[in-house]
Amino acid sequence: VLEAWYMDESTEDKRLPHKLHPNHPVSLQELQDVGVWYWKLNADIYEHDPELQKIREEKGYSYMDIIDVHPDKLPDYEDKLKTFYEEHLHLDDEIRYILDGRAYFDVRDKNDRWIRIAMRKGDMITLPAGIYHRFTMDETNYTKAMRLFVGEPVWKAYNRPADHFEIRRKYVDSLKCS
Ligand code: KMT
Ligand code: NI
Repeated sequence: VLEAWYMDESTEDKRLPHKLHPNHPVSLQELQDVGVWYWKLNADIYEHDPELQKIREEKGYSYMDIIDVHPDKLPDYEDKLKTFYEEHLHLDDEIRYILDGRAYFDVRDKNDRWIRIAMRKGDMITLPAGIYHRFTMDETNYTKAMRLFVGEPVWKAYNRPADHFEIRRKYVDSLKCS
């Protein structure tokens, strides 16, 4: 299954795991508590995967594209990676399915601590609208990801602080009842 953990405070290379010593793992349940959902799929058959189709239909993920995060394949690679690692939120859910390689998604927990989610081939997650998060490559420096979206995609990111948005308030409220 998916591996996730609380991060240390070190400002060293963001591509390193940044685990605490001893490690403080984060369970799928704890991820669900902050609104993060996870599926494990067979990425070898993503082009004709009935399981993926089912999720897309049920969730209304009508849009999809594939992004190759690699210096030779992604225009403005360095700039993009810098923006991805700025703490931000979106007004819509961020849905990512790792088709190859690896990457880290970091999300804030209820107490504003960073949780690092190690994504590998076959891992699919949704980050809820309004959650503060960021993205980085790991030491392997390669990932290929499917981006899904409900309707016409809006990739606009709002860097923290972005607490005035209605969706942010709704998200923060949703944490109180769980
Ligand atoms: C985001 O908004 O954080 C991203 O799109 C991350 C990169 S997706 C491979
Ligand atoms: Ni994002």
